Amino acid sequence: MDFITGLGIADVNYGASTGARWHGGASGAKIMVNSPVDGKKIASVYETSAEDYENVVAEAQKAFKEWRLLPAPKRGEIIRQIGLRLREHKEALGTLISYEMGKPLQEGWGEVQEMIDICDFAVGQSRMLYGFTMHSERARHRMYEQFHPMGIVGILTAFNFPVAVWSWNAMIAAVCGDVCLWKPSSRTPLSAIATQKIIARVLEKNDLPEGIFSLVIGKGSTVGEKMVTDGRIPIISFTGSVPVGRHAAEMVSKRLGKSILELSGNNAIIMTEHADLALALPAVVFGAVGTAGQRCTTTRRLLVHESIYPKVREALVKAYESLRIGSPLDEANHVGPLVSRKAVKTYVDAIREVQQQGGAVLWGGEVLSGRGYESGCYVTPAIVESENHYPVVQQEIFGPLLHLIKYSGSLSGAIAIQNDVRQGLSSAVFTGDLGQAEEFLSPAGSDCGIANVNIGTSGAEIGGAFGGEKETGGGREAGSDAWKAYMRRQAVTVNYGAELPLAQGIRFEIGA
Ligand code: UN1
Repeated sequence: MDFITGLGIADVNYGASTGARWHGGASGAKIMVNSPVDGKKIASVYETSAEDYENVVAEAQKAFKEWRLLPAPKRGEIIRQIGLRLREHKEALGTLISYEMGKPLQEGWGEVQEMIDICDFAVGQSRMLYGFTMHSERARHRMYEQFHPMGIVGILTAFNFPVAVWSWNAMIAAVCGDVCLWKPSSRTPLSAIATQKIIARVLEKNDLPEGIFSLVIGKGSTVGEKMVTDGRIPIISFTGSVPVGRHAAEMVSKRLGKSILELSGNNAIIMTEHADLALALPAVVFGAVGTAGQRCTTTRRLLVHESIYPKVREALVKAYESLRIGSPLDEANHVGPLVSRKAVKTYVDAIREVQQQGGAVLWGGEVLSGRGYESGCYVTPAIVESENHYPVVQQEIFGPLLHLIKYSGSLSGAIAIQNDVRQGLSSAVFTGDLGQAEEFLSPAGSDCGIANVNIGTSGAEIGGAFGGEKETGGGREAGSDAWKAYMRRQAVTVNYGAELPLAQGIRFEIGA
């Protein structure tokens, strides 16, 4: 396939890189990458060995000494060039993402666009690493704060966004003057290798040292564990499940490092009695079945007011009946495969469990077989009439399982149901009533990091700070002032007078 070789992916690939240089192969251990689209083997990758890891980290430490002294707008210029190269490779890289991970082509290309967008954002940010100035209480003193880079940022990403989430972290961290060490999901290492090759050319062309953007492909239990326990990595950004994220955070905080966590979501859309159905329906369906329900922003619960419930239920089932499920490389299809057979098993188990807990399957929940579905990763998305307290509803099931939940009474009751889960990433309300919209956004409203009115829970733009509360982990990435997490803040006081007054008026005199 042209898009694979065109991106520099070979049959067997090295898994550790500091830029243009690739390491490894000595240990011999390899990760096989099979496509969930057709079940075929795409390529294999050597796992990063302990020795490779040491070499890469040493190189990154060296690079940091240089990179941190390059003026921030000059660092921004490198990111600008990376954005340009990503534009050139958008089609091929988006296709590889789609083939390796299984998301529809439109979404694969969208993911690369998300990287391009964060590059543009980071270029601007490189001239806006602002700190406040303060008026000192002491005469002839000046106070301000400045931000400095911290060192190596370790970025551990998940399979569902094989490259975009890395770029939210890496492009911002890079303009901040940090160097980045990336461990992608071992299910999607090829998209990461392709990306590393695209950016390496930019670094080479600009005569920059190796080690500014590094890659270490390997298992979470080996390479991931090394990173979270490594005192040379002051910041760890982790995207993934709550249990693994909790472990990562514990390891990082044990050594008093900083962590940026983007963990599970259990996102709801509330449709009030004032919802515009024509607006809400496509948002719900895209939110629930987009990326086959494998986004952390996926719509997992739909809370519908009883007055419109029968109508919504009927319209939803009709919409699901029209979904085309099949190869994500065929643009006519809406839903591609789940990432692996293991994911299919989790999905099927969840459907069985929700039925045992009292849920009624309205549509879907089957594993597809036959022509085009040979990989065993294709399922029909499910709509289940559920109640919020069911144990399965309280969990993030990474698949297209939508719980339909009826509520009665006022919006505040629906908000209470929405907030009654341990996760707090994304949320949305559909209403034409201004009072209801504002109530949803008020301090007594949604408790999530993302709160939308008349749009769905997924598909956030990079300009906002992305992340969520409660078990979602509290981290923020991408836009707004998320850059501050990648820098250390320094409060500076300069005395330009001839006296040494003390703050708080304290007198301290020593005999001359
Ligand atoms: C994720 O699933 O980890 O808001 C990220 C969205 C995308 C990013 C999702 N922009 O759905």
